[in-house]
Amino acid sequence: MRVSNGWALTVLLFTATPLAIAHPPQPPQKPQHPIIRKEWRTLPPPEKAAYLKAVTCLLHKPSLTPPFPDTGVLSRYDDLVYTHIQQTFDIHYTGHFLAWHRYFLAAYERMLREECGYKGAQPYWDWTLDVGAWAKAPVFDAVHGFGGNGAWVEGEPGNPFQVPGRTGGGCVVDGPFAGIADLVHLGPGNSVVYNPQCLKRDLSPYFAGRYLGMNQTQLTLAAGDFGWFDMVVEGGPSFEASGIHGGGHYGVGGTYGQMGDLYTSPADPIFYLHHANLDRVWWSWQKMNLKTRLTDISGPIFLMDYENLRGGNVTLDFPLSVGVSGSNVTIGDVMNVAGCGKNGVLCYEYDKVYKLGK
Ligand SMILES: [Cu+2]
Repeated sequence: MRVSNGWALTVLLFTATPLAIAHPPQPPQKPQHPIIRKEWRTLPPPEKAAYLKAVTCLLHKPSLTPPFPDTGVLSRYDDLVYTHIQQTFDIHYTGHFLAWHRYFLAAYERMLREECGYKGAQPYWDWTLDVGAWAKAPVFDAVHGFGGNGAWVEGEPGNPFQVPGRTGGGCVVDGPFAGIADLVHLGPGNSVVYNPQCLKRDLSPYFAGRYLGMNQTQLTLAAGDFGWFDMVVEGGPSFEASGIHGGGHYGVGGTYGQMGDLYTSPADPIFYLHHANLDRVWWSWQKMNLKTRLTDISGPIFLMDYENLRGGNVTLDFPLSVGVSGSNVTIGDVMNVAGCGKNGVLCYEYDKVYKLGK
């Protein structure tokens, strides 16, 4: 792209009259309107199919990450999983957790649209609607969703990392990602060597019910300032201290699924619908007092450094990187989801936001 533009410019410089050089033709300014993110279950079946097709396209597009020996970074999809693994300890339990994941999601949405022809916006998953019948959530549908639970795998006795109420643990058995032995190339944990694996889930209806209900969501929305809001979203590292963030990860991934893996979780395409809803919770919270909350940011630069013993708090000029999948921006650039080039780099909206007390 850059090469052909360069050629076009060179040709223009050698052939145009001096007057044309002094006043180069400007491309018409396209008005930018935010694209609208909607809940998965409200999308008509053809839109669901188009989204899943675009995800599969990213799984097959060659990666842009420079190759290194034994690498498991094969696809454009892997580029993002790799970026998440690399930065895991820099982007969780920090003040920029929500901002970084907001930008990461926008990069994925742009890749689906610009590299895979998807016309819609990134859908979200409002899990508060599914806590009563977790395994029947529309996102887990075998035809119009991402497939459901993994086959039951007995937990090893003595493994302390047993998610309470887990019900699966093996390969996902239905849906568009079932039966593919090398769908996931990276992990588990922070490993980035090529390791072909199936997509695994280990649903915990109990965990989802406890941490993803409207009560927990309302508790989150009631936070008075950003620092507190972020701590309620993220919770603590133990299962009992989970917030809505951990609720979705362990409610879907349990002990053995990719969603339960702090590093490799974006390997499950449901990751992006869960995080879109977390982003929607943040945007709902911001919209309750937008004037103040478009600039309200705090929380530690370093992992769990809530006492600021290792460093200070993040500020609006703190940098965010998504590796090869987007240019570097700052937290301030992503505070407004509908900035549309005027007040930031993002340009989307949600069809619905949460309201306090409802
Ligand atoms: Cu993450």
